[in-house]
Amino acid sequence: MIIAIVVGLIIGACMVFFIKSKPKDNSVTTTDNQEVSFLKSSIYTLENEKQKLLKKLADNESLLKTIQSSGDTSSNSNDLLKEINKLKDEIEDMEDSIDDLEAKNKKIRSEKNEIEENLNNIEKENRELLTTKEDLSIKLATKVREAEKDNKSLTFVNSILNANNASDKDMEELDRKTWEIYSFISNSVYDCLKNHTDEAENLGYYAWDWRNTEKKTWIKNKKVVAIVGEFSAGKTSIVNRILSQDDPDALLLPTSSKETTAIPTYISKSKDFNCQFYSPDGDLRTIKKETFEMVTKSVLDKVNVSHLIKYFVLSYNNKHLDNISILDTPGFGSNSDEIIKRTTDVVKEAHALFWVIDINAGDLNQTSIKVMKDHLNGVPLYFIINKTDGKSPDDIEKMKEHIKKTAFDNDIQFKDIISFHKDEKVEVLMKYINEIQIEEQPPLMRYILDELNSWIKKKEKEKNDLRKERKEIDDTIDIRDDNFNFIKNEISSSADTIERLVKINF
Ligand SMILES: Nc1nc2c(ncn2[C@@H]2O[C@H](COP(=O)(O)OP(=O)(O)OP(=O)(O)O)[C@@H](O)[C@H]2O)c(=O)[nH]1
Ligand SMILES: [Mg+2]
Repeated sequence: MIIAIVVGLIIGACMVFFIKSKPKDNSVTTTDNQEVSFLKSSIYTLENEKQKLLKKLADNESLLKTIQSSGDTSSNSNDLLKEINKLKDEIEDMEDSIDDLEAKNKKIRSEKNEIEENLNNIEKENRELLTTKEDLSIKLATKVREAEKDNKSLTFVNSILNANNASDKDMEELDRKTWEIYSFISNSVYDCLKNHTDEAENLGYYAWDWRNTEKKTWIKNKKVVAIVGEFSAGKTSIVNRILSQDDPDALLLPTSSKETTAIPTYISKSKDFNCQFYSPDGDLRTIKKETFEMVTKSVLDKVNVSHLIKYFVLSYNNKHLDNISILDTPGFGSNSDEIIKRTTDVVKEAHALFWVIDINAGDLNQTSIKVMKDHLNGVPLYFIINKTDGKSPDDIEKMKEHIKKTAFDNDIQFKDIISFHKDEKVEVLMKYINEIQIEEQPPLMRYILDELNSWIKKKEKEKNDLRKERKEIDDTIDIRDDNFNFIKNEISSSADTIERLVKINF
């Protein structure tokens, strides 16, 4: 009876367990394992119970045999027989239960295998989906970056197109006066000279150039120093060093380890900070500093702004910029032809060039050498060996020797080689800049007047030559007149003589 209760409890518990523990999520395998081990332990318990019953049965059967062999036919042996039959029934029931549980176990194991297989498939799909998701995320991030870049490019171009003319009272006055002089030269002076000299045609162009130069206050009467070189050599960082050493709040120019500076940028002195750009048409326009900060080569790689901007002009109240204008330029890198043109066009206005070389780059490359020879010949040249932080004096000396040799081999004249790095005092560099002597170029207006004077002198000389020639001709005519009169007199006296002789003889 007790055994029947035990079996009943086990089977009941199994059923409750199966119902309650049906898998709901992906903890399927864990649940199945629990089920299987629960079933196993139930089967084990039943087997134990069955062994106990079998033992009891064997004991009862042997007792029955003993009773029967003693000839005892009392009710004891009948009771024992009943007990034995009951035990047999219980054992049979238990075996059925064990068979049931084993069948269930088998079924669960096969279900478990099936579920595990499904799980593996799902995990595989999951992994594939994750890879696809990662790919998509990378593509999306690239697209977002591109869209941001496009957005920046458009915002930048929009700000440039809407920039206002940079004019204060002094600028307006300068503009008006230079316009009056230009108009006078290209109309009145031209009208006077047009029938006398071919040069008259060019006067208007000269006057226009003169006007533009007078209006470029950032370079007029200043020593212009251009910083040039390959990309990422540290050119802009040098300019930033000059701007920030004494003014930590100064607006710095963008720098990075990628190609950065896209448009030549002048920095010069003024009372207040100004951010402007100079257009190819000769207009100076003001922009916000945020617009300037936005511009790097990567932002401008899809839009060509060279027809809108020739260069930027930033003005700072910085003592290092007294009488000096510094030109930061795009480095020569991937899109060299365009950059070389944009840079060398502007660099021609410089009084000296500082060619920056990253000490880690090893040497000047062929593009640099070609640019120096083809475009910048004649402008005083200094080399800056940059990024020397962490380098030994020996390394720096070796690099200097290397550059000297390359310059000599390529017939490149240079003034000096300076070593520098981002934490160096700017005075190291300013010493060289301050020593640069600039030949005072005759102002363009003086050039025009000189042209006119030389034309007047030429014409006076021509007039004098003509006068001299006329005098020589007059003298010749006089001599010829004299000769002619002499001959005429001779002829007439000869004719008289002949006439007289004829009369006498006939
Ligand atoms: N170690 C070291 N790194 C420097 C130094 N100067 C600049 N750099 C780093 O070099 C990288 C390029 O600097 P930039 O100033 O942008 O170089 P750039 O010549 O103006 O480059 P482009 O505008 O692309 O032509 C940046 O990551 C700077 O931080 C220096 O003296 N030492
Ligand atoms: Mg730069």
